[in-house]
Amino acid sequence: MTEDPFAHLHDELYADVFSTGRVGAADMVAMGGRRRISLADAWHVTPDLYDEGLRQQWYRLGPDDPARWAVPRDYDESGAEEEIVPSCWNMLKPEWKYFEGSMWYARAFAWPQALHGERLVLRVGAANYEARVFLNGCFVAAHRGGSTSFFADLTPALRAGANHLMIQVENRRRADRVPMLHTDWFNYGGLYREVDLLVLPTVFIRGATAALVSGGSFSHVRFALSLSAPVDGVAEVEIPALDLRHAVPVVAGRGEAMVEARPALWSPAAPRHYDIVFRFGADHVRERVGFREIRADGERLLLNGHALFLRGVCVHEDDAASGKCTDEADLQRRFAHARELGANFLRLAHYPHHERVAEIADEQGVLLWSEIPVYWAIEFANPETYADAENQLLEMIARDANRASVIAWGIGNENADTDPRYRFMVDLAEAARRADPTRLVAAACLINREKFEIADRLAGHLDVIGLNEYFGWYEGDFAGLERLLTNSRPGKPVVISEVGADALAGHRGGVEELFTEDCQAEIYRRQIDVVGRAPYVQGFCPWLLYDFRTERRQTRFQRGWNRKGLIAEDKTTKKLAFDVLAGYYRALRDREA
Ligand code: GCB
Repeated sequence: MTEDPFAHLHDELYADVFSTGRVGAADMVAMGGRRRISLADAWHVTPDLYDEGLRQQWYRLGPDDPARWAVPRDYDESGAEEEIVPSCWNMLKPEWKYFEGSMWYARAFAWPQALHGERLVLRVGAANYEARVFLNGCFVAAHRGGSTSFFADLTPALRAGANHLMIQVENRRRADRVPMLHTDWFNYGGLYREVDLLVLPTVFIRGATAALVSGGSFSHVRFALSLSAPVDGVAEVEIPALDLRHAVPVVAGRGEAMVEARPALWSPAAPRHYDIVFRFGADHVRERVGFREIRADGERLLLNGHALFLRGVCVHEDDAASGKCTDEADLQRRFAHARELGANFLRLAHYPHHERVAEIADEQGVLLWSEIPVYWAIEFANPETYADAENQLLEMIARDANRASVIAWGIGNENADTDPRYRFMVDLAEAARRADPTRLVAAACLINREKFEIADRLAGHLDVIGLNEYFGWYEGDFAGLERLLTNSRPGKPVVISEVGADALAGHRGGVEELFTEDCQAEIYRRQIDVVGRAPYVQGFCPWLLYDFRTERRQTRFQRGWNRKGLIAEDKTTKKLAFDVLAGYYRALRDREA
């Protein structure tokens, strides 16, 4: 720090020194069965609208008592608010509700034992949007992306004894981010998922996956491992229930093996799992994996070789009381509501949700579409924006690669079909396929209003075309839906990835009266009637399960909420359309049986 106490007043390049040290998908750590030391408790939090923390280097200041200060300060850690992590700061104090800027999180932790070659790694479940980690006054790592987990190696800055950890989390909306300035959801800020410490051996397992080899024979499993260092050796994989034990040669930190095995297949009707252990040197990882094959065949979707119709519903990660911060009870309620609807599929909009979602879906046999927030008009021509989006995609894939429930990676939502967007999305689709050839690549596309057909150029690069159509609501003329579906020859499976209407719970009236439950229910009835007739439509996934917070919506019916939920924001009060959809899904199941 310069000796001039006023230098920060005149320096607008203060953030440049933190542009290095960014962690991403390549720094991830396989988490299956690892012991976590939880940091989910009280942290000191300080809001910082003007980025004084970076300008004045607050991270160099400890929590000393003001009585000991030799010079005045603008940061007073021991006098700061204490709040529980994980949480969204917007939900903690009324005056923080709309705060968009930086929040400093600080806490001490003791690390009595000396490390002998092991690493101490911090795992942050999610921090919206940019995070910078400091340990004992040193800058350790930075991360971009508001909904993916990241890992920062604390070892070089660690001290035996007391340690001082600070994380700056910044949620400013910006044009070059993913998502950008304009979204239809609330911009929560904070360390809103779990924060843990991990002790890892010198060489540890970064990635460990097991998946059924596609091709319809269901007779081979592919195992893949990646390590933290480019070493050679032999790893071992074991599936006790199959009596399978196999040595996997590792060269330069990577190993792969194709092994003959005939596991019982995972499906929504029979969500069967196997415990797998991956071992290398001093490290091991445990995973519970379901084996299944998902593929597109012409206009059909096949799960384990059988035709599949997705009875879905979209869902945001949002809660009236806790924002984007979720817990087990909230997630279990979500799955209970999906079961009550008769759904076998959830679209997790519009960013990766908490990792428990895919674990629960694996256990309960629910199929998932998980996506990154390449939403509306992001800066498609900006290479940095692309790098951010691709990193979020790879982080999402790496985290949930072993979850059988995840059948599709969504790479975007409603992006206008321009040339820069086309190139951007084709690159993303290829990146998704390279990283994970065992799943479908999908995107939610816009309808083409001039041609009245599914004409997005990206469709040629997708395995499943998502179609967001709001006939009956934004598109007043319902006849357009039939025209659109008859005009289109997609040659691939199409999932109606959004459809719906706003209704304020309890507001009743005629079926033509906007914002009534009756109007919403009628739009569902008419949609169901038309959509089911298109032979290539292989899924119906309305928008959405619960009302959610969004500042864009300010009519008397909305007042800061998107009211397209089948259930109100209390997550209890069902609207009429809930039963309409449940009835449709019941009829579909009866037909399948
Ligand atoms: C959409 C968007 C979704 C919005 C929804 C709406 O097409 O994909 O994020 O919330 O419409 O309610 O308008």
